[in-house]
Amino acid sequence: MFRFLTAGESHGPCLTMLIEGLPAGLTVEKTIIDGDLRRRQGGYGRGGRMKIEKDAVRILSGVRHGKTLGSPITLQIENLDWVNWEERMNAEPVEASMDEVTRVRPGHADFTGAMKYGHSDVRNVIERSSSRETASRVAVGGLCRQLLAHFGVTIHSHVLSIVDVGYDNPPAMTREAYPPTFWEAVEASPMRCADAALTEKMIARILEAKRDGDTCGGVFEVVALGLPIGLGSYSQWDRRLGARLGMAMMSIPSVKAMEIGAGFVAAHSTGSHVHDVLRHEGDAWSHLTNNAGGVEGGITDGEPLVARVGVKPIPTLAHPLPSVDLATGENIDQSRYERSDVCVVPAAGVVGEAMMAIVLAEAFIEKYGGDSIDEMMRHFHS
Ligand code: EPS
Repeated sequence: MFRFLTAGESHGPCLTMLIEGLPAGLTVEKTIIDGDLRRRQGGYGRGGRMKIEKDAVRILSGVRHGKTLGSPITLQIENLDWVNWEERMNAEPVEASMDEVTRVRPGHADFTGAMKYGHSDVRNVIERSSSRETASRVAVGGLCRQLLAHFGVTIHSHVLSIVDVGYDNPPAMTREAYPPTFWEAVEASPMRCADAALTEKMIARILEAKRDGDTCGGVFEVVALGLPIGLGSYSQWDRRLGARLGMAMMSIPSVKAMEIGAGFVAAHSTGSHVHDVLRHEGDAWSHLTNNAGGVEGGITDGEPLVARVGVKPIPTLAHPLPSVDLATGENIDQSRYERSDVCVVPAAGVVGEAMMAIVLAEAFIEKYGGDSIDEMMRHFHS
């Protein structure tokens, strides 16, 4: 069984991850994890914090001489901003009096978190609900990605739209729709968008929002290539791969929607326009289209696994919306503003890759099992 937990506050000393269930003997390269962490920090529209942090992982247990031991793995990412928050975020009581955060931001966990946990200082909510936590997911995903690579599986993401600016015709989701050059163009784009002209338009849209003191939502797509047929199952609701992917993607802060394959377009169509015709050549199976997005009956069908994920505009606005001051209970004209990002969609896509890697690694471990990578390989090849 594969499982993991993350811990850590945004301005605390570090983020910590505890991972269990990866097979022994898996080669782990820290540089691959650090590369993903760097990709998450990028994307046009990030704020001042990303200039402070230089995320890199420290492996504290479960790996020896570059290979997993089969024992629990502990990872740590240092928060370089901690030095500026040592007093405000100290685990020990401090002498100085602290200004309490009480003006909640509409759309943020500020209000619900304060109500739920009974905090008068919303800082106690912000610190853990912050998207800083997603760095942890990317690190865990970086381990899972290395497991999947053994079986020829690769995972990518790209941005389909920002606010009202996006593809008229997004990629067709078939195996041919995503050649290596497509992903090279994505990695070279500050918007993580393969279309250079669209990249420019997206940046212009973000700049416009920034000028207005506003923020931008958008849609990213995550794609896994090289999957075998048979991961997941229809036999119980919580074993369906699509359901597991749904939970994983919806757990990313600010994500409000996810569709697999043609999703809502399929819901507005008739069957003859949607279903993917199966073909058999030699010993290979394929489909003429991939509207199912790689999952039929909760099981992978051998086509690219495609999830499209909707991210809301982040709630910290430079021109804040009206709100309530929790200290006084008064309606106020403006909630609070603090340093923030204008658009996180490209970065959220990298987190989406990590979540897909986690779901798929878990499904691989379930299906092919084994205590060591060699044992897992034998099961896979048989
Ligand atoms: C975030 C607020 C900002 C973002 C942060 C998420 O941080 P800060 O409060 O330090 O300016 O930069 O994102 C990250 C730290 C990150 O690593 O992605 C929030 O309130 O959610």
